[in-house]
Amino acid sequence: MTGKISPSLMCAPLHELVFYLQIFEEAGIEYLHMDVMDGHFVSNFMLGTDFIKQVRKLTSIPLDIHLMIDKPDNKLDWFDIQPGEYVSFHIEATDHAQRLCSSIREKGAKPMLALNPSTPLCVLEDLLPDLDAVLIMTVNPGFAGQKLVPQMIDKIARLKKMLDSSGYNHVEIEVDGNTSLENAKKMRNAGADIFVAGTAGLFIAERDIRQCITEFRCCIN
Ligand code: S6P
Ligand code: MG
Repeated sequence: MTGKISPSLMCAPLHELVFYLQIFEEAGIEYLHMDVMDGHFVSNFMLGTDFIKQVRKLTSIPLDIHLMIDKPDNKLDWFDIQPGEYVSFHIEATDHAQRLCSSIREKGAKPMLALNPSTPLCVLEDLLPDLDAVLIMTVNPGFAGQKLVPQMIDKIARLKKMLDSSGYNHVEIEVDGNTSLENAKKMRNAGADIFVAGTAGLFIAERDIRQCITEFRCCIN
């Protein structure tokens, strides 16, 4: 299986969004990463429900919605989740992770559990049948432009091993944070499948976005 790219739209220049979406379609970009932040679960505010609905009207690329919000259970319906989309949430934000996964699947979408750098892999054990992917946060959530937490490379490798040895190798591994070309290559070698691409690897000032996509793909395949 080849690596997939999920550009983080909070890092895209707003005035070029429509143009970028066209390029993403032409380049076969697999997902669009939408960071939702509520100022509680993380201290920042980011992309809201209306923005997400507008993006859906502009592209047929499936969304990869990353909920960094408290009590996502109560707010899932606000997002008009569509079949085929990924929806990730943080284990610390809900008391009922299994039920939330079921609600996401009832919408035809794919549940993904997000793990902060300090959240251990063992929280996954009893949730694996309910998940389509695991999101390894390779920085602490909340902001773009941070540095990789270095021990996350080993965490990806340990997760890959855990999935392979427990019969869940169909569960994908997504990585989010500081996916520079150099880091993305290490993450790929450790077992990552989907790469959230932000300021470190894709949205680089003065660089042509098409060229950045080509170089990023090269690193993860
Ligand atoms: C961070 C958020 C991410 C960022 C992405 C930015 O809380 O979940 O999706 O948008 O990590 O990428 P970079 O390359 O600036 O770290
Ligand atoms: Mg994210």
